Amino acid sequence: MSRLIVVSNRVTPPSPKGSATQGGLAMALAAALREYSGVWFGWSGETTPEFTGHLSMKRAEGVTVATVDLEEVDVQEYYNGYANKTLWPLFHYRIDLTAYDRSFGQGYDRVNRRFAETVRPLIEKDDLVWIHDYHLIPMARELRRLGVDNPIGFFLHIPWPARQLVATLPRHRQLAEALFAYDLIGFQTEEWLDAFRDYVSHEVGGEVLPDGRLSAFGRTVRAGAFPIGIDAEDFARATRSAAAARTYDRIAASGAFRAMIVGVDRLDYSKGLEERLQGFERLLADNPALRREVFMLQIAPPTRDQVDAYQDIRARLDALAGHINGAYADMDWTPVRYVNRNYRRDELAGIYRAAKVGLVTPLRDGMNLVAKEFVAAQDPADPGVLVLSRFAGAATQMKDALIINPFSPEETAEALKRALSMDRAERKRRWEILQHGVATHDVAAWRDAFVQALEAVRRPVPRGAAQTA
Ligand code: GDG
Repeated sequence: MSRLIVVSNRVTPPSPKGSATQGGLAMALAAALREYSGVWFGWSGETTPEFTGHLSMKRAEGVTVATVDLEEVDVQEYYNGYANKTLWPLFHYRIDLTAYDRSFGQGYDRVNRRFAETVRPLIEKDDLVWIHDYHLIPMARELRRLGVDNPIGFFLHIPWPARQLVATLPRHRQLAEALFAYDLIGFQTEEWLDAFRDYVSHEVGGEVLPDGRLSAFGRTVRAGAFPIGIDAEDFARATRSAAAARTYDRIAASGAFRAMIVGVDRLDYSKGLEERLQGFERLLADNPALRREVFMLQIAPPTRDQVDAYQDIRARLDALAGHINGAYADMDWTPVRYVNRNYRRDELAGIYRAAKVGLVTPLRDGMNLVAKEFVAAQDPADPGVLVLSRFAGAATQMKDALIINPFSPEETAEALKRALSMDRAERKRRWEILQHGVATHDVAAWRDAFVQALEAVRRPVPRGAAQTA
């Protein structure tokens, strides 16, 4: 079996099962590497006065991780800048929040070059290289410049937006051209893949070949949809843990038989948190009988707090949660519990299980793993109901959730009301189908599908077909 070199912006050394507070992506990448052996490379999260390219190697939970420190200016221009002030908002349809600054683009290219130079000595002849996410689109181009001709794959965890949005990005052609240095590009859903095909055909004069490969800039590349999943087995184990049971009991005791609606998200404007709270407020406003019977727990650990847009959304949510509680709370009932902290993964499992409704309302999301975790954590005999935004990649797979338009507080309130009163038979019927999907299309299936497609690149291209990049 080939060794895998995985590259992502941040590398978080895996921690013992359950205790982890890192997100789904980190868990997924650690799982991929345990199976295939190899190295996981990326930024340590630390800064250094001057970039040295010094590799720090460590082995944790069966995975070898290699990290490098970045200069402060790199972090500002590449991470806070091009990645999180330019690409993230634009790819989530927030053109109003998208900042175009030349220094960001330069920092982005510089860090990708530095990453490539640093990881280059670790790459052996038969390795597969798998690069992750929007921070690192130019990595393959830089590795090719350094003579790496191994199969290199790229997976985009966030949406590929409509071409009219991509076209607003100065130098978008260069970004697209960099993607053609890969052998395989993976998207979360057919929708994002279609948007990429559309962009290639209409904006850069490329074409979709009869075998599905894309051709542009004098190269061809394979592209496919590889919907990411969760480690469903591990999550089920976390749900059965003592920490999960304790958390469940704490919520039950504090909720005094009230129905809990739960939301869990990084505090990000793409997650539709304001719209969600407005939907919950509409539920309370329209249904006086439901007040006191229900409460909402929103867990929202802050992220990217050096970026202004994240400080703004945080302030708005503080105000909105305060407003709803001020307007509706009673001396012994608080409608919104809004919590800006991180919980351990096994505690999170207990929180999901204690909820009657999982409310997942992103305005745009590559996939959304929280929706899948909520399903995996339910009691099969008495499961809760998932209410899911149609704009999450997950909605294309999870059709038995109650699918809503998160921009409509009325629709959110209606779905919440329906979920809260749904009889057990319907809840079970919906949940069984959802759970089957979550367990089947899990993170191992995602990893294997991508790695096999990348392996296939090694096979000789049939005579007469265009050469793969
Ligand atoms: C990107 C894409 C795509 C959250 N709070 C806590 C906590 N989390 C964990 C969740 C979940 C993960 O973070 C969030 O994953 P999502 O998929 O919901 O969203 P992004 O972070 O935006 O991820 C997304 C994903 O990449 C994978 O491809 O699905 O579309 O945007 O796992 O559980 N985990 C713990 N404590 C918390 O308080 N332990």
